[in-house]
Amino acid sequence: MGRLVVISNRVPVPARSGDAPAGGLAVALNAALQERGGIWFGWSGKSSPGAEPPPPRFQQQGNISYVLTDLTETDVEEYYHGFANRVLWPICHYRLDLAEYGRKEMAGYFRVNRLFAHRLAPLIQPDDILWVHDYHLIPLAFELRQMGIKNTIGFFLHIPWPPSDVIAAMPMHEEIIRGLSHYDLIGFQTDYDLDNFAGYLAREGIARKLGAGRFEYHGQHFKAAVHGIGIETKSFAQMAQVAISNSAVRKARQSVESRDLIIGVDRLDYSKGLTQRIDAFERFLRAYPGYHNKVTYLQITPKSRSEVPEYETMQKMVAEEAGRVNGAMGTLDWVPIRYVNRSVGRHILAGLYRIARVGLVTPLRDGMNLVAKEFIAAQDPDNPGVLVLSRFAGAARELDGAVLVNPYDTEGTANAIARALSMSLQERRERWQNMMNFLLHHDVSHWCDAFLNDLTQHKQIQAVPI
Ligand code: ADQ
Repeated sequence: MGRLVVISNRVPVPARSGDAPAGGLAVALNAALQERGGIWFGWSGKSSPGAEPPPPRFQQQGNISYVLTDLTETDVEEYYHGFANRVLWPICHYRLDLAEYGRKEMAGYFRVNRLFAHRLAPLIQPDDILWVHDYHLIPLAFELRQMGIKNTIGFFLHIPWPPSDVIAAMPMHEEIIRGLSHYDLIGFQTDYDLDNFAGYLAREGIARKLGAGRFEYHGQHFKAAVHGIGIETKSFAQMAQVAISNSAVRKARQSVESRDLIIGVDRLDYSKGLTQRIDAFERFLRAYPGYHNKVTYLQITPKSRSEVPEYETMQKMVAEEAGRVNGAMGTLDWVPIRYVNRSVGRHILAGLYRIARVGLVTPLRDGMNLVAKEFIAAQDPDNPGVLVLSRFAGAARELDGAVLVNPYDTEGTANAIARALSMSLQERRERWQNMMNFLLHHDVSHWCDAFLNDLTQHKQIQAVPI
């Protein structure tokens, strides 16, 4: 078995050897890397003023070599804030209206991918397996192939893939898709994303379908498949059970008194549907006055990508909306919405999910949404809460025990909140058990193993002449 080489925009280096990394994805990939030995390569998060960034830094921890490369300020501006977050992110989240195309940014995107390839190629051994993550790095395989790298390379897209008309609105979309054809396996979160991708290839008439998810495009053979990401279900559930005795969680519980807690946890991002969610909550309060002073909605939302103007605008809008609803609906002894702009520790988050009666996860579009899965994993099996989930989150394709909503329909979402709060214990248990069984079987290690097996098997099949 060859080493594993993981490449992602940012690298979650554990602070000290032996420390558990933050999220489920980092846990699973670090475990796979420790087992096989390998490299995790990516941007350090730092930028330098010159024309050429300094050579990468190496940090060895056990079997893993973390390789961090700085970028120049121009690189960060064009590749990261520019093309990745102002073109690919909005386009993949169906927001044509927010995409800001610029040739300079696109050139920067390709330039940084070439730089990554140049810095990575000398570190690669012949039987290494490469696994590239997410939309920042689509052209990386092409750049590596140009340098003579023949290794097996897989790609996983964490965000949605939209229908072909949306993709086709992006200038130079052909070049982006052509970049993808140099991977051996392209993994998507859901069957919708895969169908959209296959639809694009068929519509543009640029690829030949070979069956079993395989395609041929300009002489390249590749496979596209669904591999929905999971979380570290078992350990997250254990963490939640322990966390209810944590003092921060207990204080939070005491401060809402006997009210039912409704929780939302999202990065501040326009894809997460935050203003629509607050509107739906207001509508719920207006339509069901019996719940006044009986519920508290806690929304925990760390700021993200504040350098991108759309995110700054969002920040203002969400804060104003929460303030407006509190002003209109609150009383002397009741603040309906608690809006917190900060990141909280993972164990505290687990405890807060557990004491919540309802999890509100209503993105307008989301690749998967791990919060939905974490909320389910954290519940008390004897008295589980209810997940209200957007049908436009990838997780809705898997979690059929959730109360599904259309987040654009604020009245429907308001009714779903009321339904979740009044659901019988038996129904809550049945719904929760179905979802929990699914999450235990499809956890993040399963995702990691399944993707890597699919990748190596596909490569073996390809090696056999037809
Ligand atoms: P994100 O858009 O970041 O991920 P999500 O899947 O919900 O969205 O993951 C967010 C993670 O950050 C969760 O693990 C959550 O617990 C954590 N988090 C959020 N707010 C937090 C807070 N205030 N404090 C601490 N932790 C917080 C992208 C895609 C998703 C896809 C994932 C993984 O956009 O669709 O599910 O990658 O593939």
